[in-house]
Amino acid sequence: MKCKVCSSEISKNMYFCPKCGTANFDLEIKNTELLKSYSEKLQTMIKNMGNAHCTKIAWDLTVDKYVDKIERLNLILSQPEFAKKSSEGLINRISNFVERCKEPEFHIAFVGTIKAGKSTLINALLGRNLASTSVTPETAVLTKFRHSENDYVKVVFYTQDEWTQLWNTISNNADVFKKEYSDLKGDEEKNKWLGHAEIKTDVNNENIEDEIERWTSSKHVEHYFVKEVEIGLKDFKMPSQVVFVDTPGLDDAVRYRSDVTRNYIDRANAVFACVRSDALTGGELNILYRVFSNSVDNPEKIFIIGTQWDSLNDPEKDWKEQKEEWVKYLSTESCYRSAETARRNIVHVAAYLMNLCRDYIKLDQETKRKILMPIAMKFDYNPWDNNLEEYLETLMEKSNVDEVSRRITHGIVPKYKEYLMNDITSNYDALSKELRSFFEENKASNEEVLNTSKKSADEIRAKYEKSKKELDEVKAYREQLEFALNSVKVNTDQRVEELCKALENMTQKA
Ligand SMILES: Nc1nc2c(ncn2[C@@H]2O[C@H](COP(=O)(O)OP(=O)(O)OP(=O)(O)O)[C@@H](O)[C@H]2O)c(=O)[nH]1
Ligand SMILES: [Mg+2]
Repeated sequence: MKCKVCSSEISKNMYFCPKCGTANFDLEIKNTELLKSYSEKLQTMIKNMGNAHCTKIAWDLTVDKYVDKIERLNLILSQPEFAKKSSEGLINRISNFVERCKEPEFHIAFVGTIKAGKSTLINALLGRNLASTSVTPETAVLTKFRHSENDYVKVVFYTQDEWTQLWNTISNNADVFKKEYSDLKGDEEKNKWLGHAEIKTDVNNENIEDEIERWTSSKHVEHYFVKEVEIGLKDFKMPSQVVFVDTPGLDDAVRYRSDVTRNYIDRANAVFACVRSDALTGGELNILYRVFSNSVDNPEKIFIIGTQWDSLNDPEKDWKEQKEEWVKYLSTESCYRSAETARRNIVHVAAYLMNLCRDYIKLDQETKRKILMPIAMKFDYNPWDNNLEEYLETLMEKSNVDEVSRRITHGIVPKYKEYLMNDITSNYDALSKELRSFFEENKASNEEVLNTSKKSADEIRAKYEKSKKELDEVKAYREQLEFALNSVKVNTDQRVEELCKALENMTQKA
């Protein structure tokens, strides 16, 4: 049959025309008022949806369609009927999805436990020490590196609300955190930075390191209040959409900060999971399993980096054994699915060694002698036969940083657009599924209301009278039962009294 207003094809048992929202009065619905009011709401909603401003995605037509659909559904979700029932999580996921589609960035995340060597590896890949590193917990915020025409540092601060949440998740044994916070007089600076507008500073080669350190290093009080830092670099030799992200350790003393990383893993498009090459602990395995569970479609985008390779006693020999052990755990169906892929994607690295060699001219004699030389000797350097300076090239090669870099430039970058598209599609599918089941649930409860209104007022009244009669009958039956029970009780009490008296008489006679 056809809708009487817009002539669209509708099926006989539809309450409303899905195109224009007109009510189908041919249905046996007696409560026409209810049907009318639903129809009016639907018509306004359809009109609003038609006029709604939708985000235009210029870079891809398919993604544009995805966003258009999701934004329209979001509009329905914001109607008073649904707003109360829809969860905050779903609304957040929708807005995150739209944001991701607007600015299609491919994020390569460096994650792992604290002090795994994430920042040191990023510095080796960047070719200069920009990410702050330290022997104590250092990276406290997501730090993004990306290509830009001019060098800049952009800082985003926590809101008061976020700070309260963060403060409440400081673990009981975070003594170092608390002491440093109080030594740096955090409380005195707090109000200056919380809720502060984003700061973007243009930098040059001379001041870039200081500017980054000011906002990210644990030596500076400001870093406590920073939520995110983005660093734009002329020299970052990656396509403009590819972003490297340094993250706080997954076992940070402030749970809020490690949660940022944990949630961030779900957003990352490729992950470099850093694990010290001498140890793969249960905790680290759990982290890795989580990383894999978010990339079920394509474990090829996950690399396990055995960091601080030079710390092993005999790096070449010990790593062979370690790696085979890791392959055993990581070739399962839920991870790499084959020993071959696991072997290919587990890569060792000695990033600190690379950075020392790169900055050799700037090193003092003590660092050269006490730090660099002992490491070099693990890699066949003989101080009596070779000159350390001449051996630097060999050491840099052995550090394996070039291999990690090659995995990015040859393994990921050529396919990043395809990967990005796949990620957006699977995100869209998951979101659509969630929205569909949300609306199905709502449809069921609304249908119940409409089904009731199919019956005439007389029918409903008759049903009510019948139920009332039944209830009265039950009440009367209950009264009868109570009366019977009471008389049984009175009779029994009387009988017991008589028996007691008889017994008393008998004992007196005896
Ligand atoms: N010998 C050696 N030391 C390393 C290597 N990589 C990192 N380190 C040292 O390990 C410590 C921690 O390194 P970071 O790069 O700060 O580690 P991180 O994972 O970024 O640490 P957080 O940001 O605090 O989670 C520093 O003292 C580094 O010098 C390496 O390849 N070899
Ligand atoms: Mg770090």
